[in-house]
Amino acid sequence: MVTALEESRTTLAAHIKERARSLGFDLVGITSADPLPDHGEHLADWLSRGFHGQMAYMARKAQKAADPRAVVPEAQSVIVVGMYYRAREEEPPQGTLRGQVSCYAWGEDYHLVMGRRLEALAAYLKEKGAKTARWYVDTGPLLDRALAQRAGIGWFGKNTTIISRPYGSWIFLGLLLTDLELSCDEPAFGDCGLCALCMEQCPTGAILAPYLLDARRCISYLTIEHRGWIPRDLRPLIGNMIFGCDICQEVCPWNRTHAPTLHPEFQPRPEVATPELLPLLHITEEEFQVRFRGTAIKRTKRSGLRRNVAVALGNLRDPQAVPALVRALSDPDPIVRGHAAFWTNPCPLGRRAVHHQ
Ligand code: B12
Ligand code: SF4
Ligand code: SF4
Repeated sequence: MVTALEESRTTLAAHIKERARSLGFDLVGITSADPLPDHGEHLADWLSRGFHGQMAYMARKAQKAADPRAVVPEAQSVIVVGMYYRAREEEPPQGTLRGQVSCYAWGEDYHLVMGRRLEALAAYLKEKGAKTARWYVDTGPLLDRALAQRAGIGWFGKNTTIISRPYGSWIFLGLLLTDLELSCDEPAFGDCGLCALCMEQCPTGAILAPYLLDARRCISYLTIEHRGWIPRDLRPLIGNMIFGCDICQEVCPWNRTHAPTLHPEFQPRPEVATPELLPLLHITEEEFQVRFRGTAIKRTKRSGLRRNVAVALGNLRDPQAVPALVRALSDPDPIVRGHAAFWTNPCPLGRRAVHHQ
């Protein structure tokens, strides 16, 4: 028998989901604020092996990561939202040296897009009697993917992303913690079967085993989160990727059949998906700020982006890049200088070309 209390929790949950969808979220699920002990253990092990690299905030947040009530003590429910972001690919013009930017960063920064919508959803919860409605898009300490799995959004793929049935893994996640008691969804189940394409195709071997990622080897980490020198042995494996990496998602069979996203915010801005590299190598701070305003790319800062561009230009092994790389050898930024110089070592074409300048 369904009690009146259960019915009100179910009705409230349905209203919240309806509002979330009308605000533009493609996926919404609800789970309890109970801890996630297995995930907490895995995170502790992951950190103890140093897989987080320079992401010190991961270690700082570890105590709270698997327990929503350690973050918001009065929380009863966690609303997990998802937005589908995979846009149509632009055909890059031929004949110029171009880099690749992960499709998650082609449009407006998802933190801003999701944040605006979560703010509106939080206001709705308050109207419905919530005293607490606190939202996070990466900003909090919690394990978003583990909560998303428990809220029915999708399951863990071997590449560690959450895979949803309607949109594959091309979804951003956000959390809203509330003191409202809501009826919960069933966890999502699905699996990779015998597939291991993501592990086989990862250029740096960052997926050490199913569900186990060494972030220090991941191109996404190296080009976005890692500051300073990129380990020498990994530089040639980065190819022309200058911000993030999509390979372990591109190859995933769950990601093959989706029509491009219609969200206007995630449509590619001009010259972002496959930008011309030579002008980027010597981009000024002012140009950087204007060109990448409101995009996720600002996270690398100008120095990080130019470092990545130097690596990509070296990896392309194209004589067109030589004058710009030679100029970068006397760049005031030692990181840019060093990564441009690296190119002259392992590449026979590069050594010859530099010699002839
Ligand atoms: C740190 C971080 C990174 C790091 C580390 C990635 C990682 N796999 O942990 C780096 C910089 C490398 C990174 C890269 C990317 N990231 Co990131 N990242 C985060 C962040 C901030 C924390 C992730 C975290 O807690 N890692 C800790 C480790 C321990 O997690 P884990 O390795 O996955 O382990 C878990 C599972 O594998 C599971 N597990 C362990 N063993 C087993 C066994 C089985 C059988 C199962 C089922 C599960 C399981 O338990 C663990 C704990 O939950 C989250 C946002 C957030 N707050 O959650 C975004 C987040 C995970 N990133 C996201 C995105 C989009 C990306 C990129 C795709 C961006 C890009 N294109 O460049 C890549 C994907 C690379 C990859 N294959 O993971 C999205 C993922 C969305 C999705 N569909 O899953 C998130 C959720 C951000 C968001 N708000 O949407 N990211
Ligand atoms: S994002 Fe790229 S480098 Fe990182 S695990 Fe996936 S394929 Fe490997
Ligand atoms: S590529 Fe294959 S193994 Fe990797 S996440 Fe997708 S289905 Fe799973």
